[in-house]
Amino acid sequence: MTAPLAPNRALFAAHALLPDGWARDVLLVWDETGRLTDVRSVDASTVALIPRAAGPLIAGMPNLHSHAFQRAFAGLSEYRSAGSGNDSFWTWRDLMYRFAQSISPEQLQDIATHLYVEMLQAGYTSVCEFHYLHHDASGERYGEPAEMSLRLLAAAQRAGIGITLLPVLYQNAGFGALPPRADQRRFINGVDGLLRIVERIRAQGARAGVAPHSLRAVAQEALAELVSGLNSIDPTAPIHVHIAEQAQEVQDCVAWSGQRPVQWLLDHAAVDERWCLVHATHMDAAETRAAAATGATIGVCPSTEANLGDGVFDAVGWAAANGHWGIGSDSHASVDAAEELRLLEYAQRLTRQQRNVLASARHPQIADQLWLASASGGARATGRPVGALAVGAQADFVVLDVAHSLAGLSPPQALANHVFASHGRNTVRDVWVGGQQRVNCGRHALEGAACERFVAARSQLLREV
Ligand code: NGQ
Ligand code: ZN
Repeated sequence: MTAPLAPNRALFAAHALLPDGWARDVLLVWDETGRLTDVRSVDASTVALIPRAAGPLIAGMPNLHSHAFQRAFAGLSEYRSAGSGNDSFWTWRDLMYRFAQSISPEQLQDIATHLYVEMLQAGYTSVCEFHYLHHDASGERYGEPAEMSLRLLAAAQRAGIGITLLPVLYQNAGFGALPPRADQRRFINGVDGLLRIVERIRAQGARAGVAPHSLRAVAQEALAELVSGLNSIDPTAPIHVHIAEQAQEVQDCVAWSGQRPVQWLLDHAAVDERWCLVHATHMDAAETRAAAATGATIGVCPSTEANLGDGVFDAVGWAAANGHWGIGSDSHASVDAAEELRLLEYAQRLTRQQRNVLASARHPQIADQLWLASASGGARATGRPVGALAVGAQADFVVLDVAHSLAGLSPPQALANHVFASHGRNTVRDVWVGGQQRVNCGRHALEGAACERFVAARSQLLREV
């Protein structure tokens, strides 16, 4: 005899995308902590009192790479620099740093709260914050050294999105331990200082990991010290690093060490399934094979990589090596899980002059394949039990809106339309995180107020730069 179902901890879906594919008449049940305890097919007539999903149900998407503050700078560097014509990732970074200089803790919280509301409305239910804006504008520690981290946690909690906070270790301006630039002083910490921030985040009950920023910014000894310090706090905590994003970075790494960045990292750190290699745009075939064999996840950020002119990640080669991957919205030029997946596939189509490139024999419907793969890879990067409609995972769901433009379509057609033929957000109806509904008919309770505060914070910042 099973216990009676609590209607506020169960949902019935006529169609649900389980890890093996679409299933009919699925009952999902979760416990008081928001974890799924049962996912099974039922006779629909036996669950008449259970709330019903209003459309096809899919797992909420983890967003594995975010610099929240950059949302307020998105779209503000889309012009040719005077007299140059040579705009690049590096000139963008100078402008972005200028914008980052004066962001206050309150402004960060307001920007992040709005961003996380936008993420939820776009189908993201978790976020990994790769957070490096630690200190005040002059580089002084705040009275509370984790001040800025705590603001991000408060924003995530207010919006209702799951978060993994990855305080960033940043020490150098370039390979060979070049001293940091003046406009990087807000980022700088010793390993001990950074691990204290990790402890403060954990004391709030939040999931924490670390992010050595890049091989440019963290030297070999500091990287080793950071990983061993983290292991003594939590040997399961995720470790994220930016790597091989720009061709220039690869050349500089080779000039410095004789090795390409991914090759260097695999030779000098015990990379395993806890690691998320963000971008990894420029890998050769040997690096691809070796990186996939470690179990690490690649964090692909297609809209940002396009915006910054990084290059095209070889997703086909990575999939052939059985590599795990997920998506991140990074600089937030776009905040839309469906658009990231579309751009990822389109870049492969454009370079290969083929169609349906990332579909698999198991999931010939390309949107099914993309959604399932990036939800499970993204989940690995979060270090949290999310990313699947499966027992043990958090009850994080997205319901597609089949009442409007998706009407009349089968569930796989609806998901394909969502990813390839819609404006993303228009086709997300309801969103749950940990069994709590955060978006209802496309609306989030906080959307108006959060947007106002975001706009005010951005206006203030624009007056200062
Ligand atoms: C960041 N963003 O840390 O925000 C970086 C730029 C850098 C991306 N790489 C700075 N997309 O890599 O040095
Ligand atoms: Zn980044």
